[in-house]
Amino acid sequence: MLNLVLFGPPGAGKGTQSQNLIQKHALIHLSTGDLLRNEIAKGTELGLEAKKLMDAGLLVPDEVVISMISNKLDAEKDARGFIFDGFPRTVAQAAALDTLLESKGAGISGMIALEVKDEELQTRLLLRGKESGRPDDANPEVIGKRITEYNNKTAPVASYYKEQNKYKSINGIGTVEEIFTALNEVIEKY
Ligand code: B4P
Repeated sequence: MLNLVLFGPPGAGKGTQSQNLIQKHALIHLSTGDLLRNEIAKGTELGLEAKKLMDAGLLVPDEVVISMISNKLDAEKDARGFIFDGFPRTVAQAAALDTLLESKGAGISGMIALEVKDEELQTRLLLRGKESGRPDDANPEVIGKRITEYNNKTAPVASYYKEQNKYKSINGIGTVEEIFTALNEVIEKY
């Protein structure tokens, strides 16, 4: 199985690149952000709770996202592999993902981080906010909070994979095509 963790701060291009990668490599895309927004759209209790945190730029509790991922892994038993986009976002989520995959006789092939400076992230997300209507992209303060949450809680996840010799980073600034090419150069070595 090819199981990739696509990593990087909010607005780094994870969602954008995942769309291209799933087609080329026939993988299943698991984006916890998309799963949570789906719960919000359906108006479920989970979605209503998650919305308050997401609109404030805060992370949703670990147990909520781990349980969503566990359900999705169970539902896709015949998958060739997965792209984990926006997950794991904490070290606890990374450890839980290893346990879930081990129980299925699988593991993470590698983490690839997209490196983008904070100013570029702000610009991209505010631009998307104008078109998407996503409340967490519309407000510079909320975007700043998301970047702070990333630096405090999510950036340490890179060390978790570095310790397993599974970490690679690439430049996330450039055209979508240039970054896609750089990602595939890493993936070809797995
Ligand atoms: P996500 O949905 O994961 O939001 P994101 O980090 O903003 O998305 P992404 O990084 O994929 O955006 P992309 O670069 O593709 O999470 C939203 C919220 O959900 C979180 O804040 C949190 O509250 C919650 N959540 C999700 N997962 C969680 C978890 N595991 N644990 C706890 N809470 C969780 O796109 C950004 C923009 O950049 C786009 O407009 C795109 O067109 C543009 N772009 C992409 N590539 C570009 C390039 N090369 N050049 C110029 N622009 C580019």
